[in-house]
Amino acid sequence: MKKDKQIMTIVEGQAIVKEAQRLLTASSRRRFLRNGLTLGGIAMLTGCDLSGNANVEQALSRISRLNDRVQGWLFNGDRLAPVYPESMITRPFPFNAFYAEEDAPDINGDDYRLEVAGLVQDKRAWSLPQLHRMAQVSQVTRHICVEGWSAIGKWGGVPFANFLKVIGADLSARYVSFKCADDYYTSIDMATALHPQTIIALTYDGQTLPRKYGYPMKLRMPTKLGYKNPKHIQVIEVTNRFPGGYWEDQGYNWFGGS
Ligand SMILES: Nc1nc2c(c(=O)[nH]1)N[C@H]1C(S)=C(S)[C@@H](COP(=O)(O)O)O[C@H]1N2
Ligand SMILES: [Mo]
Repeated sequence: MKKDKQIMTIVEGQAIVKEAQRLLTASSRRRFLRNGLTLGGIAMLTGCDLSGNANVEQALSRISRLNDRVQGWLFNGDRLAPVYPESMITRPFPFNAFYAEEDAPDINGDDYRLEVAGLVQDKRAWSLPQLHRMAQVSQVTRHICVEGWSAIGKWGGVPFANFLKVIGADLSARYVSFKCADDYYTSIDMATALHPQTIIALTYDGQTLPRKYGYPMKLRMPTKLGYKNPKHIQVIEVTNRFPGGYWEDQGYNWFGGS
């Protein structure tokens, strides 16, 4: 190998390791992986030859899927995310979506039906009053967005595990996927779906969930990063087929734990 080529490879290599480390920074539980990373290690882990951009992307995407599996193993279904006093609620709570606030979907709650699909016994759609008649809980938790902000908010609604049991979902299925009114979509692992702090949120700060925060309902999970918390949900599907997600399909880590 010529000297120039060697230097370039080293520089590219450092960039690859940096990129891989960036992908792995979301959780301190992954520190052991992050700190131990070398170029050779990445090549070995992924079986990818790291010459050329396509291969780098393939290697990183394999690392991201490996990272999903590690996060899945490490996830403890009983460990609760921190909760905060109401005095610590961030006001105003930030809005975020892949579009501006005024473009948030405007949904008529009277006509709204939540569709249920896939590996469930009862596929009847749900109206909002039906969801409100189930036992309600509330939480004051921190929402962390990968775009560089976090905020504490209060959400109320139905524990998702109760909902899944009521519809006769196959709780041994791998994924639950969400389709939203604004073309957003995402999906989660079953362990997180059943976590006690995962709720179908119908209220924000004691009021009906405002349009910008996901009316008529969103899934709230303090154990997952912001982009995993779908707003304006229209369809919930229980499935064993990997469903991906809007940002996940563009390279965000799928497990997305926080
Ligand atoms: N339907 C839908 N859900 C979504 C998004 C979106 O664009 N559309 N953005 C996600 C991201 S990246 C974040 S940080 C949170 C923001 O939620 P908030 O507006 O309640 O703060 O919503 C998540 N869920
Ligand atoms: Mo986000």
